[in-house]
Parts: sequence; C-alpha cells; structure tokens
Amino acid sequence: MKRLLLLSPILMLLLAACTTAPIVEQVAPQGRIIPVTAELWKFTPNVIQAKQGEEAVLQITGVSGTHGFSVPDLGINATIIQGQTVSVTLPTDRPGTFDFRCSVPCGAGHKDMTGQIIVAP
Ligand SMILES: [Cu+2]
Repeated sequence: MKRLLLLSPILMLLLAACTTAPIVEQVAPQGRIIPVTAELWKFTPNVIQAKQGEEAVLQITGVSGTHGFSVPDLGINATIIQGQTVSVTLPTDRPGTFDFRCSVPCGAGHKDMTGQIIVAP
C-alpha cells in the first residue's frame, strides 16, 4: 500500500501527460473523388482516367465478395471488403498506363478483375 502511495504521484503525472498530449487528427485524403466498385467479378469503372499532377482519390466500395485492388506500378494494394469503402490517394506524379487487378483469390472470375489507370500528361 505504501509503495502504491509513493507511485501515485508518478501515475498522476503520467496521466496528466497523456491527457494533455496533442490529439493526432486523421487527415482525410484530398482531391477529386473517383468512385470505384468491386464486385464478383469486375471493377467499375475498369478504366480510370486522371491528369498528371491532379489530386485524386479512389474511393473503392466493396459490393460483393472480398477483393484486393492492386496496382503494382503505383505501390497500391488495398483490401476491399463487401459493404466497406476504402480511400486510396492516386499518385499522379508521372504519366502512364498502370494495370490494376484483384489480388485476393475470389473465385471463378478472379482473373477477369483487371483494369487500367491512365494518367494523362
Ligand atoms: Cu479476386
């Protein structure tokens, strides 16, 4: 008990430090929202267009099944679960055509779940 009493000022200090710590805000991705859906077995749209340098955010909603939205050349791989929406900032710093595909085995049409992101100069 004595030890606990000795410790309590330290605990109070720690608690105070925790409660006064700045709250880290979750910053929502900024830019033009591009809605995308993932379902068995397609992405819609399957051609996504953007301009080089623009701020764009893919908002990918799972309609049916669980999928992965993978763009290897842009370093994107997001898991898309039915009923949930995932926001992914689209890198537009370099122009080009970047293939995307589903990266989660999702059944018969898995290999058909492909598309392209076109970043125009
Ligand atoms: Cu799949």
